Amino acid sequence: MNTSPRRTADDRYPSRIGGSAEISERTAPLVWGDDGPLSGHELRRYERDGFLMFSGLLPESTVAECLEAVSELERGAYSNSSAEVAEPGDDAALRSLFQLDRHPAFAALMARPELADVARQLLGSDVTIHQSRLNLKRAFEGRGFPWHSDFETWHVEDGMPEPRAVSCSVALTPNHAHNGPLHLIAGSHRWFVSCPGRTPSDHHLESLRRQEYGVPDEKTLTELGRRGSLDTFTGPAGSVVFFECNVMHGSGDNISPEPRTNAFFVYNSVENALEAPYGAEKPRPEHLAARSAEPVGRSAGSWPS
Ligand code: 6CS
Ligand code: FE
Repeated sequence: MNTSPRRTADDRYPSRIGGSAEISERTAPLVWGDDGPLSGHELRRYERDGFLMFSGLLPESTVAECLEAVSELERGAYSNSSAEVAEPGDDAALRSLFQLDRHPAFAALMARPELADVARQLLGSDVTIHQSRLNLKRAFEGRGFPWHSDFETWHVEDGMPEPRAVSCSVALTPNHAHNGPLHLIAGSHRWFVSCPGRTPSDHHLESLRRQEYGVPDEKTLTELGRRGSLDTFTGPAGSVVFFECNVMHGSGDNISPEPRTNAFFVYNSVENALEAPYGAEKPRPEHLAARSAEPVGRSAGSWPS
């Protein structure tokens, strides 16, 4: 059964309302705060491109602890089977695993100043974790993600009112050109793309394996590519990309013999609390869209110089 949007008239980001794809100019700020570890130059780059990449930002010891945590989670420690998603067409291959704060190593990682202070600066407020996940992209069998804006899904399905969130992908293995790295369209965060179709019931059961709704058509993507430019996140383990929640991004399959294991955290402003979904009949579960998250604590550490 398809659902109708809750209220199109006062929705600033209508999408999946049964029309065709449409590009509209963003009016919301791109950077919401000023004080923090990022320099003025970095803030201007984030405003221009919608993302910032840092090669080898996190220490090797942190990466090692997190990889150990990945093995523990894969072995079923801290198990939460409803927060695990298999690859399309292969129920036995783990694609994603959500709610990483169930493991202490990841709970500590999300609160590290190298990540959380940047999020607080970009969003101009305290932050909560909207969603956290591992994307495993195993050697040979890891499948890609089609082009999409995360904010489009979080607005339509989770009731996120404004694009005032930042995603952070942490490379736990090297991310190379050949193991299914993240591609981003620089500048695409300046446009909101309204997507065709309507959200089916319980869309997340399908979309996390293979997303079909909330995916722009090729004509729209071609236009965004013309207005901006394509870039790819690569770097050694410990590298980090921060990307604005409305950046158009996607990735290809990993057909290489090397895994691409990334942890992914979404920081949302405490001033952007989730409402009822704008285009789905009921909210998604807590492990996909945290409604009861506490603000991320401030730790004593500092941004590495
Ligand atoms: O559903 C989510 O929250 C995220 N996952 C997918 C596959 N698409 C939208 C968003 O990035
Ligand atoms: Fe995404």
